[in-house]
Amino acid sequence: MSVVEFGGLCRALFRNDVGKPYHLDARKLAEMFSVFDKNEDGYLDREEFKMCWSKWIKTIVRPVSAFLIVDVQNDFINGSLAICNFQAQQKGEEVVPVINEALDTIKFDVVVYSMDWHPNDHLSFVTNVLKYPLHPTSPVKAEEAKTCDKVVYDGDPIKEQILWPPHCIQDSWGAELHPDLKIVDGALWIKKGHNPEIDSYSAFFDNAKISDTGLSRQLRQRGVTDVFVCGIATDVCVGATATHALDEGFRTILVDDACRGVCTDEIEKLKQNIMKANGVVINSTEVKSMVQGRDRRPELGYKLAMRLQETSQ
Ligand code: VGL
Ligand code: ZN
Repeated sequence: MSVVEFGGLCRALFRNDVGKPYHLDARKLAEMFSVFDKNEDGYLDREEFKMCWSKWIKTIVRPVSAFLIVDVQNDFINGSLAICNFQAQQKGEEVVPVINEALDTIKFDVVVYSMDWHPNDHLSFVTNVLKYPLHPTSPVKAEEAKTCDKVVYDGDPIKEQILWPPHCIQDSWGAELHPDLKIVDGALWIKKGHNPEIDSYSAFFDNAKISDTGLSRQLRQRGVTDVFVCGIATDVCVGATATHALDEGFRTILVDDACRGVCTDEIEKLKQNIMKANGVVINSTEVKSMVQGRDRRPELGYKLAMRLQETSQ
């Protein structure tokens, strides 16, 4: 198969649910071709095409999907860290019907619920700032620190930390999932933020990327290729989870209308960063056809090709 034929294949592959081809960037096409053209002879021979088929085309047409529902917990909706009281003034409860509708109508291969799950003495709580030593570079001193301030805790490594009201305390009402959120059988559950001395926004790793929740391994064991992320808060835990999903090599999709966040500018930055890393930001109405492999995005094809490049070296 020549570069030109590969281009034709990509035009057939990357189409939306009504068969309309997506625009393909010529430079990215050439880059993807070179991932499969191992011997660089400008042609995909039998072996090279076999690998292109099994590692790339198959995933594009038959993705294995996980739906990650991040921290849809009472405290973030109408409890101590209710996001409606923060700058963006978004209503956390609005994610619930959108997520429930997706769970009711779309057959995800894997569903994951994550929960923020803190001990009483967690260092992210503004009430605990005097309990842990700050590093001299901390922009705010312990005595004057208030909610939403950023401090730097001492330690190895030193840790930047935004201070929050106490929230999602283990086994409290605030840590429970919203009572109307649909719970499906066979889901995976990730609790994070147990360690009092480090925060864990992401469902994959803590904020210093030292401890691993095992989510990546569990998704890989199930053959997951595509991760759809939603929940609360867009610019905090949802964003950190989506960012780590991309780092881990998953094709990553943010379901925008199934997320609510804290700060308008940060929400916008997060979406830009996801797109820069070859993730996509979509609406919940677009999820089903992507899960079914009828809407096939070039960004995700490119992301997978780049991942194959990294892992084959
Ligand atoms: C979160 C602030 C503090 C979140 C967790 O789930 O987005 N935000 N802890
Ligand atoms: Zn937290």
